Amino acid sequence: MKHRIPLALLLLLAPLLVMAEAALDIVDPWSPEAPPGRMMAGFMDLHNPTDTPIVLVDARSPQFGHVEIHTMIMEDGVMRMRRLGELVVEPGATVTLEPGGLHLMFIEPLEQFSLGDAIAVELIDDQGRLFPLQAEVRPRHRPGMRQH
Ligand SMILES: [Cu+2]
Repeated sequence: MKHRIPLALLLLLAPLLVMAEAALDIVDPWSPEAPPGRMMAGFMDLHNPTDTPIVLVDARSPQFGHVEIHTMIMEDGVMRMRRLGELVVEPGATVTLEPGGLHLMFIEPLEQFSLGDAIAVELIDDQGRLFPLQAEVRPRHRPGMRQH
């Protein structure tokens, strides 16, 4: 006897399968507090649990004029920020955005932020998929962490 899956059930399951495919684990997103009106940075771990690369090409937040993906490079002995056109998270890999390295750059704040506030961000990949996150505003220098 052949098993048949009712069409209605397939239609129900299809959107769930697409969502599972699009999964990107975003771990502990946060942003160091900054004086009002200044750019802010976003840090987090990005883990790709799927078996295909996730290529992030953009990001946005309703609380900022625009958001860019930045990296730090050494140039003439000085660390400088550079905008990345794409950030690839390979299958099974974790990419860490952290002070001194990769980060999100929140540019042109449209409001003021206090400690504990959340910055709403959507990461956007090359297929137009959206990965929402909330970055918590935390003290710039956290107790027990080395200060640079
Ligand atoms: Cu930057």
